[in-house]
Amino acid sequence: TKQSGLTIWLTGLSASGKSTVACALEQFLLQHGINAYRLDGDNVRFGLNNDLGFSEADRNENIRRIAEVSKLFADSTTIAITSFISPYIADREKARVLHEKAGLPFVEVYVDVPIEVAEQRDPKGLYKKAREGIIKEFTGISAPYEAPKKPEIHLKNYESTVEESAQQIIAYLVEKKYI
Ligand code: GGZ
Repeated sequence: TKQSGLTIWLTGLSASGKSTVACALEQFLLQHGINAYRLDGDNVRFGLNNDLGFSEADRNENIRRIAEVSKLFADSTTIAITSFISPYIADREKARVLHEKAGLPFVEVYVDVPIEVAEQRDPKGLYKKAREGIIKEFTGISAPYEAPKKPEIHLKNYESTVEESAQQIIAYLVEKKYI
């Protein structure tokens, strides 16, 4: 059967593990001959969105553009996997509506870790800088994170391994017959 596209939208705090889960998921799909493409800060914020910072308005625009791009990938029958904090419910809802209007599935995945765990991990030292006021408007410290109320998938990413989290998403895709 012909592959049809969709978007898997990961949302969660910095250091929640979004990118790691996205990578594992992408690898699994590619190894099974399913087209997948990952959108993340490294290939979007440094290119298409290099004019945007972290104010509320810039994050709104960041997410709006990413939603449009992921929709195009999904429309091309690829599985788009986005990993951005995307802290605002309203922005994620707009992304969902954009997909659903185009008849493309939108799978919201909440990569949940308590802020204490994310801050403890602090792989890039950003939480420390946020606490010191060196980085302003840092999500979870000095800017909001609005957790999803009814995500398709809720990953408790502080008690699961990367592989378990990726498998949880894959099981959902199989159950829905998306793959
Ligand atoms: C949050 C910030 C900030 C501020 C820089 N707030 O852990 P990281 O480094 O690699 O991921 C974070 C990334 C967040 O970019 P997004 O495009 O995902 O954000 S949003 O969806 O809210 O638009 C972090 C780094 O950028 N970073 N400053 N102030 N994260």
